[in-house]
Amino acid sequence: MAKKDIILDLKQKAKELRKDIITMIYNAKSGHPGGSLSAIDMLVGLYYYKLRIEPKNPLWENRDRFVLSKGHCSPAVYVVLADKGYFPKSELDGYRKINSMLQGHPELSTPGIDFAGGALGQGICFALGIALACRLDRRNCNVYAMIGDGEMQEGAVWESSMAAAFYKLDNLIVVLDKNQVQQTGRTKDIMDIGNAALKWKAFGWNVIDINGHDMAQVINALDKAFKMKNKKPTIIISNTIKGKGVSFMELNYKFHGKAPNDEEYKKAMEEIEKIDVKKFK
Ligand SMILES: Cc1ncc(C[n+]2csc(CCOP(=O)(O)OP(=O)(O)O)c2C)c(N)n1
Repeated sequence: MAKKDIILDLKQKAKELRKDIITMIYNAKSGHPGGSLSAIDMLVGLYYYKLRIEPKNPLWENRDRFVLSKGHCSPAVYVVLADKGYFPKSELDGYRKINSMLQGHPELSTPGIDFAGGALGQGICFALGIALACRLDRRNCNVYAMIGDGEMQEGAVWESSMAAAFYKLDNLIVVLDKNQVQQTGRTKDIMDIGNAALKWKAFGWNVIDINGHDMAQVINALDKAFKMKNKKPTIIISNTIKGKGVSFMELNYKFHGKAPNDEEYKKAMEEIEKIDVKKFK
């Protein structure tokens, strides 16, 4: 398949999954649409293009690992896992319901989930641990973790960043979903993270800076990160827009953790339906 066709398919997939994200949050009447919509293009790049996984054998020892450090954005991972066949799509209807498989924050009992995220700053530490363990066990697998820009304010992120560089973990690839908005407003107003690229570079990481909604850039970055075995961990700074694809959610902190009401749901679905994937970025 030509690369441009692969990219078009991935864009189409991300469009479909945006609808699933909105629908499951609407049905649950709670959840985090903003950071799920900003992350979905990268997750599609990861799960449909890059990760070495076997959905029928979720605990395959040599699988690549994915850690969602910003665990509140679980809808974006759940829609992908359901579509990949880790569990039936009907499970999405149970999202955030008591005793259902899909809780608000990921649980290890869910097939395909490698980290029970929720407390920000912890996932990247866990990913660092798996990357070290994989190396000790001589496993040829990569560990990917996604963190948020608000999450980057957590001290533990910097401890693990320093440790990953010190231990020369070139099997660790972190994606920073830099969607510009955290829980209660713009990240730059709450506690500016400054020049993220320079900071990670100064901590000894390879840095790849991209538009995280441009699927061509997403898969090129994943290829580049995969090949960059230079005894340094790699971070992909994925510049995104919180709520991307739904105009009234874009960069709107009010949709950090709020479900759409009936009218908003209808409008959101119409807007996503109208996305022209060829132009989307
Ligand atoms: C340690 C910790 N403190 C606070 C929270 C509550 N919380 C959940 S999401 C969030 C904002 C995260 O912002 P960001 O990392 O930018 O995520 P995104 O914009 O992608 O949703 C906060 C403060 C938490 N989950 N963990």
